[in-house]
Amino acid sequence: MHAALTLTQFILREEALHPQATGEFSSIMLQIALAGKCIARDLSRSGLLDLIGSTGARNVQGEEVQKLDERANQTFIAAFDSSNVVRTLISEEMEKPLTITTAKQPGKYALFFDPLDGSSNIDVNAPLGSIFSIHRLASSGEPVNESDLLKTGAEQVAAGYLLYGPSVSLVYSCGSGVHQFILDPGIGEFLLAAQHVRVPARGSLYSVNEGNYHKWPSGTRRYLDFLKEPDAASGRPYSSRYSGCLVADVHRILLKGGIFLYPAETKKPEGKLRLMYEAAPLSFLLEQAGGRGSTGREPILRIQPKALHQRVPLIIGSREDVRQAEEFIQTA
Ligand code: P6P
Repeated sequence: MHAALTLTQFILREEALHPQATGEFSSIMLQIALAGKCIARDLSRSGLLDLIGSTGARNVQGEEVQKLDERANQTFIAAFDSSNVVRTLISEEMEKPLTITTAKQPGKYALFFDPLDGSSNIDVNAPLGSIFSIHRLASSGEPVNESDLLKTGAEQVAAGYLLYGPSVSLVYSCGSGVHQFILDPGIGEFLLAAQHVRVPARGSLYSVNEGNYHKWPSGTRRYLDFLKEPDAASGRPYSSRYSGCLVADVHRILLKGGIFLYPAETKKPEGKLRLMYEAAPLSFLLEQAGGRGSTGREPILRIQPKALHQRVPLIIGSREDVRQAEEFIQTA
């Protein structure tokens, strides 16, 4: 059992390595951790409180908003309200960015987040997550217009996720490797579990909703058929793991290797997942861990966004597995 290093101690130690650091990034990470603890508490009691089920409203994506989706969104907002480091919040649950106007001076950062990923798992006690992405704003003070927010994934200052499973994990990177923390609910602290996490160059797991097989272009179908052909020399057939929660499925791939796909469909070439607060932060993490995040045709981190809630196909995981998937997809 290694000495317990709290998230706070770890972040302050990392901050000390950067003399020019002002502590603003550290405070953002600690507020995200606070939001994660509050959401974990709500999820652990959701069946007992009137938090199960939908609000009856639909979000910007046209998806039914679960009560816990909205509560998680409000939890993130409350964690940053009157913040003088984050100026703008962009959420899957809000059509427009929310500018923090209660701070003494405007913050320098924008926080993109999916407050509760995998909502369909709420009612069946299966894993859920929160995903976040932090960008530095070009200018402070002026009202932030949308074009200031449309930055590539490569420009992220930091990214990460919270995974609400049998334990609560916080995984993040600020460009110097990927670090994992686990919440000790007895003391309410995230403790360091692993630093500089590396994803295996190739795995033996694949994660995809096979119910969509008939919707995929031929190259994607041929890739999935290839993964299922027996061939001991290449570790095939791969094993299938799919939870319906992007964070849970990508976390497994980060630790064990393999590939997650939510690919382009013939009638939906843009796929389902969102670029700014799902594909880009997760691709930032996987690339930091030696893996790769792609649409199947180009690196996620190089995409120049055109809209805040833009969707992209996502093929992410072990570098060799993603490259092989790209070869099949591009020779369709
Ligand atoms: P499907 C959850 O709604 C989500 O956004 C991701 O967490 C998950 O990977 C995906 O959608 C599941 O989508 O179409 O397989 O139910």
